[in-house]
Amino acid sequence: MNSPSQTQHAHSSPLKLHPEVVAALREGRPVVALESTIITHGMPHPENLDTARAVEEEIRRAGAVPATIAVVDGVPRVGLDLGELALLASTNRETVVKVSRRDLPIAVARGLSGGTTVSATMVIAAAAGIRVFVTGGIGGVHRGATETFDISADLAELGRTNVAVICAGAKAILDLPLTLEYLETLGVPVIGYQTSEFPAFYTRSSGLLVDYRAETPNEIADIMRAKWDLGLDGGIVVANPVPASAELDPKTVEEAVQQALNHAAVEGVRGADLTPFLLSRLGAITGGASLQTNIALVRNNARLGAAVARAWCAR
Ligand code: PSU
Ligand code: MN
Repeated sequence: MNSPSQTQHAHSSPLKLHPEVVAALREGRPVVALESTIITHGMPHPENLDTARAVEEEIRRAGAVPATIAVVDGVPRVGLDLGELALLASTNRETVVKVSRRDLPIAVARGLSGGTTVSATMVIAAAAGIRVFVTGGIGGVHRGATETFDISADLAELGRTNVAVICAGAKAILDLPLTLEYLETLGVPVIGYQTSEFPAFYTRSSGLLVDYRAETPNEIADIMRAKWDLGLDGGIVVANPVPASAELDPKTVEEAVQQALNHAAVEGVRGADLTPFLLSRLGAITGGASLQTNIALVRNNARLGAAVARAWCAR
């Protein structure tokens, strides 16, 4: 590990933490990490910015400090000012890249700006000492993955990085049964929050059972403590169903997903572009309904994330 070439370039952490986040972590106050691909690639402007701000506000109101994570001009950042958030949300998509674990070193080396996915956000959150992270829905095994091998880097990250991820399940564009199988293989506990079913992002139910169910944020914090005390590295998925008032009709979702997948096949969209393409097509096909549901579920996850972060800090 200590070869000369490595020690020669040893330097302090390349992360830049917002002073508010530094203070909260130092004083043992609750902090919630937020991803930014949802801002740069997951939602259209201006809903992306409005949502990013609303989510931060939800977390503050629930007694925690929000830390939106992104790469800005090659620097992995933990906690952004409103102006920086606005810049990420509005900048031309060609110059703001989607950053997963794979892309992180290139974005840093080349001074790029980008929205971090669940995988890259977990890496940065863990390095900063943040253990609770809120997103909309995790990536997973794509439909047709037996041919394409398209499995989100989010899953591998969950297998190795110690962060609890609060989400509304995995996105409905995915193969949910295979996603759960893969998480089991990687040893990632999937905890249903006040539900026995794995939620399907736009809908509360998928017909698939979760491994375990928790009724309170305290129970979730207990599981986090036990897992990491045992030296069992890796994440925990906390699956929090979308509020019933914002849920879409399952049949509408499935038809829209089929249409969007057909469009993707016709246009030859694959790889990292696929998820943003499908989300945007779903928005168009549902006349904006999928976007409204996405916004509602992220805000709902933010409220739970803040509660889990508070329970975690009280340990
Ligand atoms: N949740 C949302 N919208 C999103 C995402 C999550 O409500 O856009 C993003 C996350 O950043 C997640 C990514 O990591 O989609 C998955 O991309 P892929 O399938 O290429 O791994
Ligand atoms: Mn992929």
